[in-house]
Amino acid sequence: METIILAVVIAVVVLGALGGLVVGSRRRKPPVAPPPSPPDLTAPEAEPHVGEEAETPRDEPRRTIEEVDLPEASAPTAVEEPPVVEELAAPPIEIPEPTAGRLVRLRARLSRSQNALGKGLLTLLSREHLDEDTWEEIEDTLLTADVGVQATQELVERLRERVRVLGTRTPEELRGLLREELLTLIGPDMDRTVRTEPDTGKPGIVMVVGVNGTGKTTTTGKLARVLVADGRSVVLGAADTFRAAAADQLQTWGERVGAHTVRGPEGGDPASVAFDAVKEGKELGADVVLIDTAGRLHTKTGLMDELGKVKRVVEKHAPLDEVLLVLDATTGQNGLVQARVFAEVVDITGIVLTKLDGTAKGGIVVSVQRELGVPVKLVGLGEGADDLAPFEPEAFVDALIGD
Ligand SMILES: Nc1nc2c(ncn2[C@@H]2O[C@H](COP(=O)(O)OP(=O)(O)OP(=O)(O)O)[C@@H](O)[C@H]2O)c(=O)[nH]1
Ligand SMILES: [Mg+2]
Repeated sequence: METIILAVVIAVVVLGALGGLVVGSRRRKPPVAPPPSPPDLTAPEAEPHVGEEAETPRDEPRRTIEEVDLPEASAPTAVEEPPVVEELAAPPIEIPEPTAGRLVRLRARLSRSQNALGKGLLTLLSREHLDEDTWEEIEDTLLTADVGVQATQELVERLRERVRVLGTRTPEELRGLLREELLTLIGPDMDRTVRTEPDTGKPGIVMVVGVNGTGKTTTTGKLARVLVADGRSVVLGAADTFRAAAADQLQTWGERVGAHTVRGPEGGDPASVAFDAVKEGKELGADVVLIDTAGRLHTKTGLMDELGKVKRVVEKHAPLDEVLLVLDATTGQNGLVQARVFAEVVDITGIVLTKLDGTAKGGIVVSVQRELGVPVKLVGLGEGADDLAPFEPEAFVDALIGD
């Protein structure tokens, strides 16, 4: 009997000591202490403590974890927690800014990078004598800005003729002439609306294509925001199945504005993801389905064939309303070669010129339109969520030469 009592006493002492050790070790090793879910659950209860700790600037993050951990030991009831976790996890839906006048708002960025072209031309034109050398310099300036040989020659010829007819010229007149000629080159009358409303039924189907890293996913995300801002409901199709990260990237864009993302297994068939996205879009009654595709080099025939298949499979639902080719403005003339090949495989209906904020080669607008006979519809002017603007020729030219 005595031994039993002794054993019990020893047990109690040992347990007590162990308990102290456990708490002690928890305190000493905060990274181990918070098991994945409990901290979230107990966080609200611990808020006063966390707040107190937080008042001393964030120099002791470990302590904060410790504080969160302590209540958990005494209150491991997991029942109340799911709603709390959901609340914490639900990202707030953003309201994107309206699209009207975006190019004007982003103009500073455009003119900063394009100055070389517009200002250079104006300086040259305002020379006392417009001799052969000056006209040649004007040509060079246009060529450097990627306007393209043929378009450059046309512009210079017309300008020369008009300057000759004009006789005397003021800087204002010259600016006016240059503005008109640049506008003619860009094509002020092309229809640049992004088609998202099919003639019959819903949803509108838009596919985004291009070589690697041009800004397809970013553009798809930005475009979703534009549409949502205009009151349309959007479903995103993550048909870039090469990397799971690509679908995550798109989904993150979607979550920010409340657009549902359809995705498939990594390495899965992009055509079937695209097909399913449109199917879900139909079922959900969405207004627009935006399909993001994997970047692919135009020289890889296998991948280009795959892109053709994605398009054909989607078309089992309905014709595509828009196939947007995303071109990186900084790649210059190589962009034209890409454009040609993509246009052969999937009928391109519009061009998105990205990264115009980082290059003085805005002349690519002219050459790519000529190359494909397809208008530039959108321009990317930064990495920010709302840095995508409808392409407006007049605002673009004004940004080039100032007004
Ligand atoms: N400065 C600037 N950066 C941009 C613009 N558009 C996209 N980017 C950046 O370009 C990088 C690539 O963008 P993504 O959208 O991932 O390109 P992607 O074409 O989807 O790439 P892949 O799927 O790998 O082919 C990112 O860092 C973007 O933030 C733009 O208009 N201006
Ligand atoms: Mg991408």
